[in-house]
Amino acid sequence: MSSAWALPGREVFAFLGLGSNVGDRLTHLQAGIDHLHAARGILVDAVSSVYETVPVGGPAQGDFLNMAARVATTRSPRGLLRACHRAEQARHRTRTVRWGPRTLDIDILLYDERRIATSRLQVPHPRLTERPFALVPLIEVAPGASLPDGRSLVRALAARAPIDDVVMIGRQVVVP
Ligand code: A4P
Ligand code: MG
Repeated sequence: MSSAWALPGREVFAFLGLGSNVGDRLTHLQAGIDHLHAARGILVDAVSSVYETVPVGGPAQGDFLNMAARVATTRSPRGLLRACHRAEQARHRTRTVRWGPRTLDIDILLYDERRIATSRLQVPHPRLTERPFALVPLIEVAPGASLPDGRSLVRALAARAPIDDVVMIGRQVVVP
C-alpha cells in the first residue's frame, strides 16, 4: 500500500526535481529528501537514481547531481513550493546569479496533472521539456506520465535525443 494513505485529507501526487552543484552534493540531495518527508502533509513516495549532469545556462560552474522524487501531498501547490524553499534554506541555499551554483534546488515539475501559471509558480516547470537533466530522472518515477497537453514525457525526452551529459552514478539517495 502506498505511504500516501498515512496522510490525512485528500492527497495528490506531485513530482519534484532536485539539483546540487556545490559542496557535498549527495548529502544535500539526501537532506532535501529527508526535510521534505519530515514536513507536514508531504510523504516522499519514490526517488530516482542520481545523475551527474553538465550545467545548462548560467556562469561557468561545477557539474550537477540531479534526481527526481514522487511525493504524495495534501499541500496546495504554493504550500508545496514553500516546503521546497524551506528545504533549500536548510542547506544554506543562496541566490546571487540566475542559474548560478547552488547547494540545493528543488523545483515542482508536475503537480497532479494540473497547469498552474501564477507570478510565483509555473507548473509544469516551464523549462522541463527542454531539459534531459530533469526529464531523465523524472521518467524513472513517472514512467507513464503525460504533460497537461497530453504529450508523454518519454516523447518529450525523445525529441531531445541524442542525450549527452546526463550520466547515472552508482551512489543513491534513499526514501526515508
Ligand atoms: N518558480 C516558478 N515556477 C516554479 C516551479 N515549478 N518550481 C519560481 C520551483 N520554483 C518555481 O527559482 C526562482 C523562482 O522560480 C522561485 O522564486 C519560484 O517562485 P530559484 O530556485 O530561486 O532559482 P532557479 O532555480 O535558479 O530559477 P529557475 O529559473 O527556476 O532555474 P531553472 O530553470 O530551474 O534552472 N543545469 C543542470 N545540469 N542541472 C540543474 O539542476 N538547474 C538550473 C536552474 C540551470 N541549469 C542546470 C540546473
Ligand atoms: Mg529552483
